[in-house]
Amino acid sequence: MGNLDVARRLIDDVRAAGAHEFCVCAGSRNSPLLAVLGEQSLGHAVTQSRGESTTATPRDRATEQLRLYSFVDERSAAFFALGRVKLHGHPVAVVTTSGTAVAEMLPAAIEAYYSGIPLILISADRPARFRGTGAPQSIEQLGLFGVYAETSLDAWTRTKPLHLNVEFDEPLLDGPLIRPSGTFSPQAGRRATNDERVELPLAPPGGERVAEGRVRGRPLVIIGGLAAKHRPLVLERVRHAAFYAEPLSGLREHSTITAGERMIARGDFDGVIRIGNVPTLRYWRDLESLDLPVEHYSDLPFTGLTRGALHPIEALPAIHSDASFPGDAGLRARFEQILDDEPRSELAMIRSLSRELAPHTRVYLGNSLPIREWDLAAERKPFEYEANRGANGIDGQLSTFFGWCDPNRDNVCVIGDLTAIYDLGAPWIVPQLGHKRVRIVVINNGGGRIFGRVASLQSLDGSLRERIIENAHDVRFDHWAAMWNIDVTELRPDAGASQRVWERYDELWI
Ligand SMILES: Cc1ncc(C[n+]2csc(CCOP(=O)(O)OP(=O)(O)O)c2C)c(N)n1
Repeated sequence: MGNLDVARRLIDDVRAAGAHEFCVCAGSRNSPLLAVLGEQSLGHAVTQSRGESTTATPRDRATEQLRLYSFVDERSAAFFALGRVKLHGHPVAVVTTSGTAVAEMLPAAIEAYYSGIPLILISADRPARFRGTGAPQSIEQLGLFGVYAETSLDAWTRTKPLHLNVEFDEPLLDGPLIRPSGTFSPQAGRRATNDERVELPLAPPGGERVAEGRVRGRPLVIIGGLAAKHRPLVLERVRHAAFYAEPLSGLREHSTITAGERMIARGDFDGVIRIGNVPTLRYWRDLESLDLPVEHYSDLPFTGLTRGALHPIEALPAIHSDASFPGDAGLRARFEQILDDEPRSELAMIRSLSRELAPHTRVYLGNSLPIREWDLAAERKPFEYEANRGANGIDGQLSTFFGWCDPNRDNVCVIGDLTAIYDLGAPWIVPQLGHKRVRIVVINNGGGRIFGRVASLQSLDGSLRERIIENAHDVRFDHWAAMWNIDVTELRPDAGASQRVWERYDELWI
């Protein structure tokens, strides 16, 4: 079988598995795949083979149009693909050439793994005889993703990424295939219907749950990221309990605890029930060392803590709890007053932004201060939220956001300055989105100011911390916005005002 035949079989099988979008990253080794994707997107053969002239060969793929996005940077492509899956739920494929290009997909694969997202990573490889020789652009691609990706299309669970590595020998566009594949079997592709839709988050594989007793008494309920389909059920089951609903739960405006996560430590409760994905709250990390029983209801197979029984969300019972959080409303009012007094502070600027945005705006929250500060300060409106909280990286945030943008809605990305700097090439894809309902808000506080809030780093010399941990800088984003012709708002909070707000906020809890 020639390279192009193998490429056709692979692409057909991947499309049959429900992927209709391919993020392609150019190279010569993957040119058979790119040529096939090109011909399928145009509906006819684009290569001349064995002296024949090019003939139109329309394909019967009426149910779903093939969509190609083309990228320069594979890391960005993979995060964009992740964002696309978050948008529509279908698997999305990324296609790379051989060498370090493959490794660029690892961060997104890790994020997808911890978020239960069906990313398909297709890498072209040189034939197996080059392995271990150090020949140009030959690296050890098989198994590169380790535990973070499955490697058989036939047995793919769709609860984590899939890596397909396919070898192509020279001549790339019409030669015979020396060795069909390391991990892809052209004969045995799984055939799914074209309109098979994957609901997120995906059910974890069986056997990973722990059956233990239930938390009883006066539990606090913390609600992390939730799929939209679970929200009505969860809201109904927590009606008689005090609960902290994070933005990604989609239930934040119903939260009964409103004064911020510091309120939790003030509360009277004797256990914790966590619903949804692993929470963002700092308190969640503290909980590790607290002597409290914990129980989890999540469709992802992670406890996010070293203890506690894990149950599916459908098993969530109605929770009756008289846990109490005295003084919450009064403390919230005092906090709002502090923000009123300091409109140039970071938290007040975030609150203003949330006031300015229309209800139901899609808001992507960057790690790590933006997502926390938004939770603390933003108005409680029904926004639609997204974030990468699988592995909490600051990488690929803009790319994920662009993938997640809905052409029919307003989409806003709120990120820190270093997070933006990490993904400066991401707007490459914007002209291919076909819409401009994309706005980026960079909270430019001149470095990684989250580290100024980390207690363990307070003992470091201040200027040393600024230089090597916070990476303090004077970078502005106007030329970057002009370079890509994108809508960027740069918020530049006053450092003194922000500091005063934090001091007064801290005093609320003394
Ligand atoms: C890929 C990756 N590298 C490093 C980190 C550690 N980290 C967490 S927050 C942060 C700084 C973020 O700075 P910025 O984007 O400016 O946001 P802010 O200071 O407002 O939190 C870093 C380096 C990470 N989470 N992910």
